[in-house]
Amino acid sequence: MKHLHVLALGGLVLGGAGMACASDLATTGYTATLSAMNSAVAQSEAAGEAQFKVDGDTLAIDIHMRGVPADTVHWQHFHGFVDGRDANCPGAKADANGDGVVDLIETERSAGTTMVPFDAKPAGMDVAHGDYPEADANGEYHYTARVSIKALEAAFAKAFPGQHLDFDKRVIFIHGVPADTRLPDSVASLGPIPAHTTLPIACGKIEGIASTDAPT
Ligand SMILES: [Cu+2]
Repeated sequence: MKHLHVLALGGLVLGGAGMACASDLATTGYTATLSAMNSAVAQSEAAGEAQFKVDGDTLAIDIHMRGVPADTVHWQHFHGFVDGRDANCPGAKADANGDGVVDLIETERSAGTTMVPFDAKPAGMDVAHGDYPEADANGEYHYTARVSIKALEAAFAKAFPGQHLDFDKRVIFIHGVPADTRLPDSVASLGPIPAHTTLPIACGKIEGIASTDAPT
């Protein structure tokens, strides 16, 4: 029940300042530490951090990745469940067909479905046509975006009726290996999207941070 813990802590801190607030935004943001997935087939040891800072109606998103496949576009999203369940990063056991790769479809059991894209326009919620970041020649990129929380919530509720953003129930995935990467034929993807585009290469669980822990 991490959610309750974070809310309690946020309420306590803000309460001390005479600003008790029972909403989700009692926290000042969220963070995730990303670890590599499928590093053998991706030939990369991806690692990074994501920060989501809440300031009024503005959500400032900051994702910094290192060790990812170089000169490659990396799709990135938060994934989660539409039934209130907590999403978790899949372990090696998620490789249901035993082909040595945890593909996008095999992540669904522990992490749910693709939800919000971290592209040029997150509130556009256009997962398949987004403008996603590209790693430099050293396998590094730094993505930042500022989004209206109201606009993002509205777009999210339209795509997932009755659901809220609920950041602390989500995980972030980074996807993508070069188009010439040799993948087993059994590696599945979403519809017509090539498997090299959706192959997960890193995952991190999003967690709330209380105001006293917020980076400045
Ligand atoms: Cu994704």
